[in-house]
Amino acid sequence: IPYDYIVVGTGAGGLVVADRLSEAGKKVLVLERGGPSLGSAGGTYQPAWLQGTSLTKFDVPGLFETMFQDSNPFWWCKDVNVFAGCILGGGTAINGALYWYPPDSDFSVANGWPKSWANHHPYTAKLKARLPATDHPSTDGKRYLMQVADVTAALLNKQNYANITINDVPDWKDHVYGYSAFSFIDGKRAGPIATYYQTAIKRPNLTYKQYTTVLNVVRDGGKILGVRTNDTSLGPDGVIPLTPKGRVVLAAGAYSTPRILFRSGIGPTDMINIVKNDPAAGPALPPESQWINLPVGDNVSDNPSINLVFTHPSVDAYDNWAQVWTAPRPSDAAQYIKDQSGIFAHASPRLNFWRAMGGRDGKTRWLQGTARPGAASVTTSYPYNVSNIMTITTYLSTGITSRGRIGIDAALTARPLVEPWFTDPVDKEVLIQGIKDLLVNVKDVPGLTLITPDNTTTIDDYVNSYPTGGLNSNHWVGSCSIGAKGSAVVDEWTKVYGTDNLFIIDASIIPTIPMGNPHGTIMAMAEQGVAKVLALSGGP
Ligand code: 6FA
Repeated sequence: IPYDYIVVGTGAGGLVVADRLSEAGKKVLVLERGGPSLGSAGGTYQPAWLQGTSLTKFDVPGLFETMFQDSNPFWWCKDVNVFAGCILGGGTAINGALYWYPPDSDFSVANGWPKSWANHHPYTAKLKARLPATDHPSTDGKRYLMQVADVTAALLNKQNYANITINDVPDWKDHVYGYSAFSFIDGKRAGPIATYYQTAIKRPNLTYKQYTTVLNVVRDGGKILGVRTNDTSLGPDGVIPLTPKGRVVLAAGAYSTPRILFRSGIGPTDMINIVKNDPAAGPALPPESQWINLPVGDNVSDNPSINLVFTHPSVDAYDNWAQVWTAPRPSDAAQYIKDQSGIFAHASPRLNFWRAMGGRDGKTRWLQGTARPGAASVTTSYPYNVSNIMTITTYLSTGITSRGRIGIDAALTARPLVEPWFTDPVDKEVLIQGIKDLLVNVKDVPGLTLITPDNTTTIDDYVNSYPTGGLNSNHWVGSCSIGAKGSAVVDEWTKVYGTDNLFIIDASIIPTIPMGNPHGTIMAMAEQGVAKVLALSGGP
C-alpha cells in the first residue's frame, strides 16, 4: 500500500491486464469478488467421481452443462440478473469456452473502433502465444462424440459451405464450418486462468485479494485516489489508495463495471440518482457538482440466438448431460481421470459455422451456428427418441443494429433496462431468413428431423413467440463503449472521459458485437488495451 495500479475483476479482460502490468514491473493490486475456480488455482468443488484428483467442476470441459443444473451455483453473480461469473476467471471459469481468434472486422473503424486500434495482429499474436486454440481438446488427439458434427456437416455440405479449420483463417466467415475450437489445454479448461493468472500470481510485485468487492472509486473531481471495498480490514472504510501517479483499471464485466461507475458518480443522472437514494451507497457519492455525465449502459448488444432441435438416429445425446455430475458413464469417467482424454475433454459444442447475409437496409450481418448433442428444451407434437436429440443454435453477430440499455434497479441489482435483441426489426428478418435457408435441406439428410419447432409451427411464428430471455447469448458488450468524446465512455487509450486515471478493459468497451463467441476477442483487446495504458504518459 499504496499501489501503482489497482485492477478490479479477473475475467477475460482483467487477468490479461494484471499479467502485463506486473510483467512491466508495476506495483499491482488485483481485486476479485469471488473465490477460486480451477484446481490449479486453489479450487476444490468437485463431484464424487473426481474425489482424489485435483480436478474441479471448472476444470472438466464435459461438466460445462452442469453450470446450469447445480443446486448451489455459487459462481453466478447474485446481484446481476443475467448469467455472469463472480469467481476467479469471471465468465471464463464457467463458459462453454468456444474460442475464436478475432477477424480484422472485430477491431475495424467500421465497427466503431478508433483508427489506432486497427492493427490488432501483434496483440492477437501475443494471445495465441499464451493460449493457443484447439479443436481436438482430448489429450490423445482424437475427437469424441462427433455424430452431431457429421450430421450438421451433411446439412451444410448441401449448401456450399467449405469445411475449414476456423482459427486458421479468422477472416473467412462466409459459408464455412469447422470443428468447435476451445481455450482448453491438456484436456482441461485453461483460458486466462491457467495462463496469464499463473504467471501474474508468481510475481512479488503483484498482490491478489479474492472475496473482495469494489464498491466505488474514490475521487477528487477527475483524479482517482483509490477504490473503496467491502473489506474494512484493507483500510479505513475499506479504502485502498493509489500512488500519486497511480491508476485504476476496471475489468468487472459488462454489467458490474457500469455499476461501479454509477456508484462513483459517473454515468447518466437517472442511474446516479438511484445510487443517491440508497442508504449505504448514497453517502459515498461525490457531490453532485462532480458527477460526470457519460452514456454508461447505452449502446449494449448481445447476439440474438434461436435454438433449433433435431433428432438423428446416429446421434448420442449423451443423456442430455443430465448424468455427468452424479452418474457419468463409467468408462468415460475413468478415461478422463486417467489422462484427461475422451468425451469429458470437450465442452458440449461439436461444430460451428458462419455465413454472411444481406438485409433490406443494405447492411451485411453474419449468422453463426453452434451444433451440440442434447437440448435445453423441446416443444413438439411429434413422438421422438430423446436419446437422439441435438441442437443447432443460430445467432446473429457482426452487423446487428439492435441495441439496448443496461443499468441498476433500486436494489442496485444490475439488469437490462431495454433488452437489446431485435430492437431493429431487420435483425429479426435476417435471422428468420437464415434459419429458413438452413432448413431447406433438412429433407436431403436421411434421418434428420426437425422437432422444435415442429411442423405445426412456422419459423416466423417460432421466432416471433420465442421467449425474450431465451434470445440471450451471454455475450454482452458495449455498455462503456470506446469511441469519440460525447458519444462514448472511454477514449482510444481506454481512459474514462472526464477522468485523469480511470481506465476500463473488459467486454464493456467493445462497441459492436464480435464475429464469434467473444472471450478470444476480449483477451486480444485486453492485450492491446493494456499496451496502450502502459504507453500513455503520466502514469506510474
Ligand atoms: N464466451 C466465449 O467466448 N465462448 C463461450 O463459449 C462463452 N460461453 C458463455 C457462457 O456459456 C455463459 C453462461 C456466459 C455467462 C458467458 C459465456 N461467454 C462465452 C462470454 C464470456 O465468458 C464473456 O464475454 C467474458 O468472460 C467477459 O469478460 P470480461 O472480462 O468482460 O468480464 P467477466 O465477467 O469475465 O469478469 C468480470 C470479473 O470481475 C469477475 O471475475 C467478477 O467476479 C469480477 N467482479 C465483478 N464485479 C466486481 C467488483 N465490484 N469487485 C471485484 N470484482 C468484481
